[in-house]
Amino acid sequence: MTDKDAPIAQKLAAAGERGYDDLIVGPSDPGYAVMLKIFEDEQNGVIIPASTGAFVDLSWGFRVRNQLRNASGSTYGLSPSGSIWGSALSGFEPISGGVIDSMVRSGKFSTAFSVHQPTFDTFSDYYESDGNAQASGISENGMVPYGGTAVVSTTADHGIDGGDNNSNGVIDEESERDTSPPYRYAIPAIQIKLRVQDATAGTLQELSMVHSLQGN
Ligand SMILES: [Ca+2]
Ligand SMILES: [Ca+2]
Ligand SMILES: [Ca+2]
Repeated sequence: MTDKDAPIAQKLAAAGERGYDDLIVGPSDPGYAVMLKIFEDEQNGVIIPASTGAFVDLSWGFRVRNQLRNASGSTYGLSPSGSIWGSALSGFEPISGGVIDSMVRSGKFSTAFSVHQPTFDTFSDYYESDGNAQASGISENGMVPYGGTAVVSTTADHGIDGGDNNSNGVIDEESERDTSPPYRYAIPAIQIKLRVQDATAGTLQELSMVHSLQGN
């Protein structure tokens, strides 16, 4: 057991020892971003994960990143090339420095309109054959507000036109589609947590339920 003020290298060496006083934090815990920052500062970016696999909130990558942002928008030097917050469900792809493409093409993320709505949606194939070029932007977006007018485009629906529109040698692959579900990945299971606080008694109770979605 190490002193709480011991150097981080000493704490790392003692991680998991008998009678240890360490706490495991995951991407949905408030201390996760702070721990990343400490390791970045004191371990030259070397982060040693205790385990992998956890239930997380959708777009947790953004939440972690935002916790590290200061007023100037900096991430306190935490390398944007790090992969620790990039995953299939993080909604953030630090390798390319941008948002996961499906979040944009689903309309769930837009810097131009300050939209970020990380929701899981099985979506519809209708937009791929509707004659509207959703991929061209909001002016040609077939998903118009009620009462609006959709702009029909002759260059719409590239995902089914039989041509290699992006010249990558593959015809009508996923990246040529006008739209996309916000998350292209199956969710194997969901976890719901209920927390009840009794302020008078000073107690906090938590009930956790897990439901498998595999086979659905
Ligand atoms: Ca379309
Ligand atoms: Ca192609
Ligand atoms: Ca095509």
